Amino acid sequence: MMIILIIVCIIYLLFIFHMLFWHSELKWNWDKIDTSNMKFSNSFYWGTATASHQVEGNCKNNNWYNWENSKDENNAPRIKDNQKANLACDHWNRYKDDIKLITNLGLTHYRISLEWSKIQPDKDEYNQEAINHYVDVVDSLLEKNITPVITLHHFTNPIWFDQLGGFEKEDNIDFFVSFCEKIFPIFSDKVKIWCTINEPEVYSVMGYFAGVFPPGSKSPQLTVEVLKNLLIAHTSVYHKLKNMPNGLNCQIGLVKNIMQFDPYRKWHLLDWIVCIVTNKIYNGIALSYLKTGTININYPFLVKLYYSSNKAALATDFFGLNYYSHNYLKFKFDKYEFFENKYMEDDIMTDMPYPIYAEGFYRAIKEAEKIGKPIIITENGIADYKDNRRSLFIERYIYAMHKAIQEGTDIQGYFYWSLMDNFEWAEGYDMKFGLYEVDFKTQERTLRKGSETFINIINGQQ
Ligand code: GCO
Repeated sequence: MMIILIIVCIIYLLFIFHMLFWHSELKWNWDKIDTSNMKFSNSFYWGTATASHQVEGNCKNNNWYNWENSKDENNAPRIKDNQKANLACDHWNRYKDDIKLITNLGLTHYRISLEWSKIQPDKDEYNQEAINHYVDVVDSLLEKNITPVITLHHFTNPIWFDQLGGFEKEDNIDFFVSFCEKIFPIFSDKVKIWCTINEPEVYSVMGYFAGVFPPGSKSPQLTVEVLKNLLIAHTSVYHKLKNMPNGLNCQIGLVKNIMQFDPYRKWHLLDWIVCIVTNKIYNGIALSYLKTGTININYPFLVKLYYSSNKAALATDFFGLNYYSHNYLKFKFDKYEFFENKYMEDDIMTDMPYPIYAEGFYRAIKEAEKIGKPIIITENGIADYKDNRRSLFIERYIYAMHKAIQEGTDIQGYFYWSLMDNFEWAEGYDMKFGLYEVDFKTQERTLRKGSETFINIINGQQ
């Protein structure tokens, strides 16, 4: 008996040592780090990003509009304090002034998303006015020497598409592909960087596992099915657009959010297990799909899915990396929520439920690098209402990116999320990610003090 106990203890210790080594949670001593004098090549580009539903206003024909105007099973609002996107930043009407704000910062690129529901309000109808609007946005950017970057899908679906089952059904992917085929030729002589789908893992995990994005499901199996369908959609769009005129001159890529899940108690087997499972679903599925074209996941009683395609491996011109932070997970005995998010005492928190963790940005870049494609940082930023951590965040995260570049990682550009405060999905307007603060009563935009660090770094003046 004693022998068995000793063997079990040894195996346990070996496992923990192995995990600590294999899955090291990086921490740097910032007191000893000099973040001044970071130099970037002249071809490196600096931009900022927004997404249609979050800034444009009057998106009344998509799944998020329905979601914001519905209640959950307890008759509680879906969005914090029953907020709704409504007019948002009125970017639809104010884009010319907003472009001036981008110019004032000295940025060279702007990433926008097209609101599918405005362009294709019905299955058989395209709205020319909406198309003209985006043509004008693109032309206005080019006039100011700002390179436009288009995202084709950033979380929102037209209501008609949702009613057909959205991305829950593999058959529906074709609707999205047709939309992309219609749009691409209109812009492809002017727009050279295209993001197919923004954060398929966030869309599926938040909408089908956590239930806080539409449609509010809580099904692990459906989560991975939807994720698979979004990845297939990316591959189909990628190949279709590459084969169209201008396709080969454009960079077309998937945007993936990487968030690490680290064990709250390093000695606790169950904390490790929930981290391994969560990492695999949130990060591993998309990474393995991009690298090998295969998804193979089987966690009994939770999820099971096998998919493989010989067209999917490396079918992306760049890896669009969105990075914010990591989470500590603590195992919990609960069938539906088998872990809780925790924070460490010395963590500097952002206003979102995660800390400032620049080392994680470096880890994510190294992970993304394994795909073997150039990386574009398509999003990185902080929600900081008091604006007393933004400068530190920018300095540390850009340092982490700079370090990776120095070590040889091919990173082409960086987009700060976001140009201005906007509708932060389930969190409503409380999360202040903007370089510019927005007064939502007057629509006045004011540059935040903390944003100056970004501008100084870009101008090599830090
Ligand atoms: C996402 C999106 C953005 C968010 C941003 C801040 O990651 O959810 O791409 O729409 O607003 O990431 O959370």
